[in-house]
Amino acid sequence: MNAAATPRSVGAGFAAGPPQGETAPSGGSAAHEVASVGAVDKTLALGLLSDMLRIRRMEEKAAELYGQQKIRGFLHLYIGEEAVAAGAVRALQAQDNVVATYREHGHALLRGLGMDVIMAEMYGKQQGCSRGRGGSMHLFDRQRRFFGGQAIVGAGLPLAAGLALADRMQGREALTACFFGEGAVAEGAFHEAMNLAVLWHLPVLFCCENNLYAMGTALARSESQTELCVKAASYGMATRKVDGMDVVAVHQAVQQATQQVRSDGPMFLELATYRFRAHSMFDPELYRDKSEIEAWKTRGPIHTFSARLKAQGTLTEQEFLALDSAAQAEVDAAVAFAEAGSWEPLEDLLRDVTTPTPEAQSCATGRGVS
Ligand SMILES: Cc1ncc(C[n+]2csc(CCOP(=O)(O)OP(=O)(O)O)c2C)c(N)n1
Ligand SMILES: [Mg+2]
Repeated sequence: MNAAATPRSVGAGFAAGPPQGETAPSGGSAAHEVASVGAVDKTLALGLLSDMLRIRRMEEKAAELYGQQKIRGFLHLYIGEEAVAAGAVRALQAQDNVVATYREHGHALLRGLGMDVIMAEMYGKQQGCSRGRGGSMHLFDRQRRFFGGQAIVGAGLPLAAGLALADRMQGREALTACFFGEGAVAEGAFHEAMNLAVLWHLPVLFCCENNLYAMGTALARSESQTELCVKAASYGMATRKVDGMDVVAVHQAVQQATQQVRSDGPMFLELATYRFRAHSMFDPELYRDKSEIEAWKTRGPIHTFSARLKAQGTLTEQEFLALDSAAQAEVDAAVAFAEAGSWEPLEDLLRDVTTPTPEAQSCATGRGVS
């Protein structure tokens, strides 16, 4: 039987049960969710749902492949946080820049990098978007203005300020959306970027994905001020806190924020979210209770949104299954692409390690240096 055409029973549809890793809400919370949602048309709703499903299915597969040692090195999953990338990236324009962290598979995918080149990159194959040299943490695509994939906490913020400054100097009409975890607010780079962005009126949308933990450190154990908007506001920046588990809330907030950034300068959004999986594949998760994770799973972004759309009459079970099947088929094709890919040849090992000097180039070509 074709797995791509037949949704798996786990996570197949909200009628059969929530997607893997999510728990159906109980009691009155579902009704509350329905009441709190903003109105979206059907095309947008299905697009947002599809975006989240594509990320979820890709990452579930990546976790499985990691267990098989097909993917090695570091792997940080975004499972549980999909509403942030889905809601936000769809609100951006093609000319905008995107900067993200090592938890960036979803942002890259929705920015338009093919799932096949992402998967090949995770495998370390030379058909990957970074020619297999970056791996999971260093997805990159200049054409789509996706500037990483940053492994260093906080490193994306000054880069975002620099991209926005470059756009200004080159007369490009674009903004830079910078995604980072709440752990970055402890870094000097965060404060320097906040300060310069406001001082120079740079078009940067700072999107802080507050999932409450930086590896095993809870925010309240490392920060005296846990209201992150207060920190950004101290630099004179406009701020807003958003429910990052609600894809519509994120989408509408980012849409409004992009208008503000394009006309009035930088803005800081705190997106309250939660990762359902460990920090990375090496994390025994001793710092949080299982009951906390289960409680957050009742707010899982895919099943709550699906339930809400169904209650509104915007989504049928068949439509959900079709979106899920399409996502699964895309994953299957991406894995086949990565499997068929090739390793970089040994003679390329030193390529890009150092910039060739004119002398070295002349030796290689046999021509003298003028
Ligand atoms: C400058 C720096 N310090 C430490 C690390 C090790 N490290 C990797 S991820 C991480 C936690 C970051 O947490 P957060 O910014 O909240 O992002 P999340 O992983 O929760 O998405 C740390 C400390 C690093 N990569 N860079
Ligand atoms: Mg965090």
